[in-house]
Amino acid sequence: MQQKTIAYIGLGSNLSDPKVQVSNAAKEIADITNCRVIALSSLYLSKPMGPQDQDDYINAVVSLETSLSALDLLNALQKIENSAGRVRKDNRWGARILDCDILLYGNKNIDNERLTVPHYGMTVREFVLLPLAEIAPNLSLPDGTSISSLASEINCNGIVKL
Ligand code: A4P
Ligand code: MG
Repeated sequence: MQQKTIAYIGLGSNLSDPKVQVSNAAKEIADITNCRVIALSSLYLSKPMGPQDQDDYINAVVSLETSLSALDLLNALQKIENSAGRVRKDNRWGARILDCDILLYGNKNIDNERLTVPHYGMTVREFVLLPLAEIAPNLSLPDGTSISSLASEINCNGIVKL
């Protein structure tokens, strides 16, 4: 059995009752085999990054302890996205029912066809950094950069903690 790892998952939704989508996703993550949820951040209301002709997003971050590999965790998260009715379109950064991104998986750097960890956008997204710093104020990236210092320096872009 694989060693236990702490992972951080970014949740986002701007379709079909986003607060319910994000809250349900957190519950479903708690039900993944070999995962134990440690903390769920507050919900945050954020302006859309990317095309502006879409609704504001609800974002949150979940921390968990898991013995799953990073790829098995991704598979489980994609099942949750699909069961929420996620339809993958090729409009980059477009509206979505549910997005579950692996932000961090322990202290690992992962770069393969299916997975890039740390998540490529996490250091420049207020809707990731603020909820992440809320639940893990002492966390650092694998390269040692402090999440709280990134969060304190980012342009908050009108984000509201609900
Ligand atoms: N993939 C690679 N690395 C990862 C990772 N760390 N976590 C691969 C999860 N998946 C990862 O993902 C496409 C592929 O990325 C997956 O098959 C997986 O193998 P996807 O979820 O189908 O596509 P996506 O999420 O639409 O792609 P993209 O470009 O990563 O979207 P983003 O960057 O997540 O942006 N505005 C606000 N305010 N809040 C938001 O949450 N989200 C987006 C989506 C746009 N604007 C937003 C928000
Ligand atoms: Mg995604």
